[in-house]
Amino acid sequence: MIAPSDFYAALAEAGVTFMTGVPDSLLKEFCAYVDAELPPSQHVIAANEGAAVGIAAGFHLATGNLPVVYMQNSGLGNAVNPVLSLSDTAVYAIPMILVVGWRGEPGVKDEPQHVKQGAVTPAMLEAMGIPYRVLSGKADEAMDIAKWAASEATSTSGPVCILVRKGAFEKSTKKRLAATPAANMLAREAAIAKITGALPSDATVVATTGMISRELYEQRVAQDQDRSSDFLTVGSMGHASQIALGISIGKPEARVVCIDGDGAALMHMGSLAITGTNKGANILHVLLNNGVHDSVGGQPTVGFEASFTDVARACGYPVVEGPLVDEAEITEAVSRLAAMTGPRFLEVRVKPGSRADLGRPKETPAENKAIFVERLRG
Ligand SMILES: Cc1ncc(C[n+]2csc(CCOP(=O)(O)OP(=O)(O)O)c2C)c(N)n1
Repeated sequence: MIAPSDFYAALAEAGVTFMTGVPDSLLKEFCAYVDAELPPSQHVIAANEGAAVGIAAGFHLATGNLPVVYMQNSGLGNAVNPVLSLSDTAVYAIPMILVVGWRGEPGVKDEPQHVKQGAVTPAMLEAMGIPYRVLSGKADEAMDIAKWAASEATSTSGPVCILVRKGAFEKSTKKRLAATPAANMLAREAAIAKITGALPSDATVVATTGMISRELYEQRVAQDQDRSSDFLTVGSMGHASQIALGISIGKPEARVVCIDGDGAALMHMGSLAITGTNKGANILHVLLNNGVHDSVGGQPTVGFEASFTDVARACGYPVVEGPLVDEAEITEAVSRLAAMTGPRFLEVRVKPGSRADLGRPKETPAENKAIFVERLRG
């Protein structure tokens, strides 16, 4: 395995002076190191992977230096437009190294949402004309691959990619200490239990990517509740609220609830304005804000620095409440807001972290979809 510090040192020696990206579970040790070691002038955690390509491009325009953009391969889709229409050699020819976590690599067991993306990742890179090498975790290859990537990006003046296999990195020796959560904050799973306990049984719930969906599933099992009301957005991070909006448009009488995360809401924040101004949308949008990308290693978001409630108000939600932390207030607000109509927004602040033994849904996405649509379409 490669020490994150060695890989960073190899990239720095090859000429990289700036990093930006969206965290990934396979890259979490590398992300932890970069986040702990680099000052804000050299590292920005971006809202989404396309935005990271934009930041990297701007940094290169300003300095002439070589940036790194890190991401999970799920984020390649977000990055395709700016990679092809901004940094490509046929447009502004901006050199950058994409460090991409290879979830769903063929032959490596992974969750259903990663299988197709993992299988097509090399072909996507080839179709985009992005040269790539695979970092498998042999300690001596970090330096060679970093050197190759830097010289290839510089000589072609375009993007190149280092595709990182599962298990390539060992534990980071450095990790930024997370801010101490307020003592009265609930764990996210406890907040989800309060929410499901307060929702009417006819509510339809769309949960965001990562542990929120997993904890919702586990809470339904623990409370012996019907799971056919829940759509688990296992992939397509940042789109849960728009799935909820589409459901609400297609089924106006449904009581739709979206349980979102701060990282996911930030990823496609423009969607808040589309939901908030849609007068016919019958959606309670609950944001569980823990200030981090908890599901992939706890790297910080700007969730506690920017105000989601101010954004939601400005985006037209007629009803906006929170941030709440108190469990009785959460229960009261959810049951009251669930009974209303129109777009409603509730921010709940929760502690980072999850149970070590948190499980995953036993059903496949296809099975989840089948029971969900049967109930929803009635
Ligand atoms: C497009 C895309 N980029 C990155 C990821 C990896 N990823 C999965 S969950 C997650 C973090 C979600 O953070 P947040 O919404 O704040 O929820 P939390 O995990 O903190 O509960 C990330 C970055 C992904 N699935 N898709």
